[in-house]
Amino acid sequence: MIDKTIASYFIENYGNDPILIKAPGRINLIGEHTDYNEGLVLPASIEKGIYFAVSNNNDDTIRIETFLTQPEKIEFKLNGNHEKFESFWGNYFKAIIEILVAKNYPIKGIDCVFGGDIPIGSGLSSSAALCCGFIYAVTKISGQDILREEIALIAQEAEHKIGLNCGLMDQYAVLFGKKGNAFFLDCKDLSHNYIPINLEGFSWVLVNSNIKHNLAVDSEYNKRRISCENIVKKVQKYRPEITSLRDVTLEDVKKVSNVADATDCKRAKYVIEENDRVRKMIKALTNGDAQEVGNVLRQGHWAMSTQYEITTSELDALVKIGENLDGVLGSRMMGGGFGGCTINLMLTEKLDASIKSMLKQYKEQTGIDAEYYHLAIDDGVKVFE
Ligand code: GAF
Repeated sequence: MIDKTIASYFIENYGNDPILIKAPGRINLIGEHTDYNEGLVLPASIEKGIYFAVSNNNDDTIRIETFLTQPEKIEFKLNGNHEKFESFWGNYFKAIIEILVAKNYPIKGIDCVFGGDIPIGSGLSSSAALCCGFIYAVTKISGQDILREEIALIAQEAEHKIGLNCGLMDQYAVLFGKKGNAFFLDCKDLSHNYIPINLEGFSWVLVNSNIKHNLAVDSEYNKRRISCENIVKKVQKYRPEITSLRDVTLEDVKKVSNVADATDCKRAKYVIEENDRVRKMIKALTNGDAQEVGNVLRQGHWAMSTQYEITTSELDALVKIGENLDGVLGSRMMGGGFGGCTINLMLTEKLDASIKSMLKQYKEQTGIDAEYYHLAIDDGVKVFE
């Protein structure tokens, strides 16, 4: 159930004239697990997303109904003691309301219906879409002027409350994305700019391995962050001015390798090299060099597989299958890891045959039906009519 249907369902069942907000999901071309290290990322907001219809009610109650995965409803009092919800999204919304109230935003009771077409747990950041869209909607109907930068921080705080110590890439991509462009973000000073990603004769395709992840429950994500922080602490012993892996060099990692954990060193090396891959990707896109774009995608994937160890055998299989298809220039897993989608650059004239063959071989090798989506890059969170 999306856009118009959400709106008419809301009007039929809740009466008031709602505001209508779309929050997109995101892809990431390159720059994985670099954001919480003050590194570089190159995501983009996409057409698939979450649609919200929201209006105020008069009884200090938050009432939310969804059709996102299955029909579900929750209700809680604005200032009450809230239990944990069964639905994953209920806990995000509860965390957001608690943060907004603690920050003294004048939040009133609201009715909200949402739905969408974004696959959940697939590396397309459905949770950032949920959080950023909800915060935008709730503050807007409360008459608050809130900067998108502030929405990003509140959404990140909600993720941390739920248990994922994420960076800010997803929230910034969902809030600041621009149709047709990738979004380059330097997570050190949060400066950003847009990079067109149209390569003549080539097409971007997302392939969903259909291995679902839940990063907030799976502590492996947070363990990666701790590894990075461990190396920073070691380097700070002789370079006290540094604050993150962003300022650590490969020489530093070598220097501390006799006093640091070997796995932590391997992971730090991955992050430092991933920042370089972002720079290489921007150069390749700017030069219209599709071959090099494909190479960087592949290098990024195998680094995530062997150095950072966040892929799965199924995702590795998808990338390997692509390596043996002459219509595929390169592909990589996207997002926090342990499941989800790959992003693929394919020759447009061989597109249908490449996708068909990829899905067939994947089914033969894993027994799993993968899905694919043509990539369409859309604007960040916005009001829809
Ligand atoms: C998840 C996190 F939420 C992001 O902050 C980022 O670290 C990403 O994984 C990996 O690049 O989506």
